Order: sequence, then C-alpha cells, then structure tokens
Amino acid sequence: MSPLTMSTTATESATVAQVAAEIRTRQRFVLTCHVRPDGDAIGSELAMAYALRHLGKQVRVVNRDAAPPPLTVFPGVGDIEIAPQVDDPGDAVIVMEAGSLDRTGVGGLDRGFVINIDHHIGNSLYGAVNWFDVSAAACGEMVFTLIQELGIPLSVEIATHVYIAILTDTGSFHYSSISPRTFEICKLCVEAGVDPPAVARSIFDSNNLGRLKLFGALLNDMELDESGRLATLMVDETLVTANAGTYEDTEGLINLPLTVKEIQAVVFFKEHGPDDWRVSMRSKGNIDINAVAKEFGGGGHKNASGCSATGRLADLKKTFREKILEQIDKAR
Ligand SMILES: [Mn+2]
Repeated sequence: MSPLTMSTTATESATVAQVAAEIRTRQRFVLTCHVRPDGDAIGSELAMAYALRHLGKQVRVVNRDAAPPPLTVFPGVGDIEIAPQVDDPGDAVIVMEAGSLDRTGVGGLDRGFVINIDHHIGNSLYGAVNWFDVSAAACGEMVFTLIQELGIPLSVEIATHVYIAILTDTGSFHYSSISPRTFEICKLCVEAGVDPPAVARSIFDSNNLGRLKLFGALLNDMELDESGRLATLMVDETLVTANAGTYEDTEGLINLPLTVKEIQAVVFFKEHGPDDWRVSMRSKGNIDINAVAKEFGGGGHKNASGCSATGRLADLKKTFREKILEQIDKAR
C-alpha cells in the first residue's frame, strides 16, 4: 500500500480545526473502520455519517464485516454496505479506529484522500490528514468533538451513536481512559434524547442461550495462575463446534473473569489456524496490557489490547503469563 503525501509530520497530529476544514471543502465521503467492527467503530462511523448528511454531504459507509448483531437495532446500521473493495473513494475517505489502512480490510481506499481519525496508540499515520488523540476514551469522543467543531446540532441519531461508542469502548465505564470529558459528552447525549438503560439493554442483554452455554464451557476450562491474578481462556474450532457456536459468539467473554475481585488480567487465545493464535487481553487499573501486545506487533489500549502470535499453545500460554504477570507486578 503506497503511503500518501502527508500534510502533517509523522509524529504530529492534525488539529480538529484542520480536519473540519478538509471536510467542509469536500462533498462526497466514504466512511470506514477496522475489520470486525466493535461498538466504537460503528458508533463513530454512523455519528459521522449523520453529521455529514446534515451538512448536505453525500455519504457511504463501507465496512468489510457486518456490525455485531446487538447493534443492528440502532439507526443507520442497516444501511452500512459490506464490501471488500471501494471502486470510487469519493472526495475523501474517513477511516476511523484503524491503526493502518490494511486494518480496514477494504481495498481501494489508498486511491482517495484519506482522513485518519483514531485514538489507538501506535497509529501508522497513513492518511493525508492524521488526527489522533490517545487520551480519548473512544473514537466516538473525537467524532463528537469534530461534530461540535463543524457546528452540527446533536440529533438523537448522532447522540445515540456517540453514546454507543463511549459505552462499549470504555467497557461500560470500566477502563482508565475515562475523563471528565467522557461524562460531559454523555450528559449532552442524554440531553439530546439518548435513553441509557434502553441502549444498555439492547447491547448487553441480547444474548442467546447457545452463546451463554458456550461461555459456560469456555469458563469451565479457564485456568488461573498460582497467584490467582491472571485468568487464561482458550477457544479453538473443536470447542466451538462441540458447543454449536461460532467465534463471534465468544465476543464479550473476555470481560467476565475481571468481574472476580482477585483477577487483575485476562488473556484469551483464539485459534485461527494450526499454531496461529489471536490473543486478546484485558486488565484492570494501571496494568499496562498494551505493553505486552506491542511486543508481538499488536496494540490497543492500556486496559484492552490484542495481537497475533504463532507457536504451540502451551508455549504461548507460558510466555504471555510471564509477561502479563510482570506488568501486574509493575502496576502495584
Ligand atoms: Mn475505540
């Protein structure tokens, strides 16, 4: 993928005013986010889509993967195009929540004018304009700021998607990335008509029985380190098939062990092929789980991060346990 001409230096973020200026002068937009989108990715995109349409812009939202099923009840989710390729990148492509252009899984974006909006540590600054803020609890916070900068009123649709982005990306207000601003934004969203209990019920209480049973089976096999502070979970094709579930059904499982008071961190291994693993990690408070993910070329946030790793599971478990326990000790 050829890098585009940068209007900012490699380590410097554009300002929200610069991003707003680039948006004002353009008319046709393609919005996208990372593969296997989460609530922040979908919420950020759709809040932005509603905002741009308010300005009379033409907007397409194109993702490689469908939104998580619990989100399908929210406005605009049904209009997202699912495609691996974009033939016409419009006047600008706004990429949200993606550390690199490859992370979108959508081809053809590099031919457009790319505006990169992200709050992850280690964004590769692939855009013509790169706006990043690692202090934002969600990309949705940045989108909110941008919408304000553009002078667009907070409709209930925009507010709903900003709220979804924040609610999901903070792990229901559990992660250390939360700031007073997070609540200021949520307050304005609620004033604009968001119904927090209804949103929470739709997102978190939409389980099916099969998924609950798969959770049960995987939790039954959960391992704890000797000190009882680190939980290890694993899923492979055999386990999924035996429980008549899918890999998508394991979404959210990783957060459950952290509800145990003594457990400080979780590592979850998902098999993607022979000796090929996707590793997701979660931690509490000051424990920097992202430091471990970074060592394996991954990334995310201090309390929620992930990477890929190859090797025998027994070896990987040992390696990750050691590195995570090191971080747990460091945070004390
Ligand atoms: Mn995010």
